[in-house]
Amino acid sequence: MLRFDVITIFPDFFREAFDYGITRRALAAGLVVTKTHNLRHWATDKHRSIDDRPFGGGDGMVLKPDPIFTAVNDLTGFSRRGDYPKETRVVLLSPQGQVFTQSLAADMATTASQIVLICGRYEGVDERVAETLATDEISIGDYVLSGGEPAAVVVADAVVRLLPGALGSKTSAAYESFSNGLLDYPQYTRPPELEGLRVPDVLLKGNHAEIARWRHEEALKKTERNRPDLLKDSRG
Ligand code: 9WO
Repeated sequence: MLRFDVITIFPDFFREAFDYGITRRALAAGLVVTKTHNLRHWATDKHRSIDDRPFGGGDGMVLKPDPIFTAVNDLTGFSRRGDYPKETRVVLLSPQGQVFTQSLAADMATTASQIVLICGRYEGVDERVAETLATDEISIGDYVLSGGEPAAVVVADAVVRLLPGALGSKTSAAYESFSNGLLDYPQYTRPPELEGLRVPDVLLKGNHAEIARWRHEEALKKTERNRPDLLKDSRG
């Protein structure tokens, strides 16, 4: 059983996201539980503030570290990255993180029993969270969002579908994008002709060896066109 604890100032953002699709089925199957927590619950001053002005000056506000440290301590029992049991991950979602990959998702799905997802907001998060509290600082890609929440949904979805017993885990390893270093081959279904657009003949003929060769070639072409970086990576 994997437990996700999400720390956010917008808990409502997650209600529907976790109530659909794979996370709903995994919840029903008892593979996962997701709990969202309002960061403001751990604010201590009389205004329940969770942000403050940056030391050194600059525009905007920064999320204060103390409510986040207290939240993680309440949820895990610890507040130093060296102290958690190895099955606990504390993840800060931020544009400054390591890029999230399928292999990181697979590592989390096979080793974690608790994943705390910390969603930043405003112009940043006090660096002591990334430095000392979090086990991982993760970016889902090279773009800036208005907060970590959409990225937390992405990470949870990618991990949950790999849990043994979740739909998706059966078809995973050998067949999907990225596990062989290539994008998926093109797929077609009926009708065989649509407004003059025909399904490739090789797929209609049913020669399985030819189909396998065609799919591999098409996967290579598509990867060359859309993601040449993946081919460079696999050549080292
Ligand atoms: C906003 C901003 C505005 C003016 C000047 C500097 C600024 N920096 C930021 C900023 O980085 N805000 C972040 C918003 C603070 C941390 C949470 N936020 C966030 C997470 N945006 N994008 C992500 C994210 C997370 C994971 N993967 C990709 C993006």
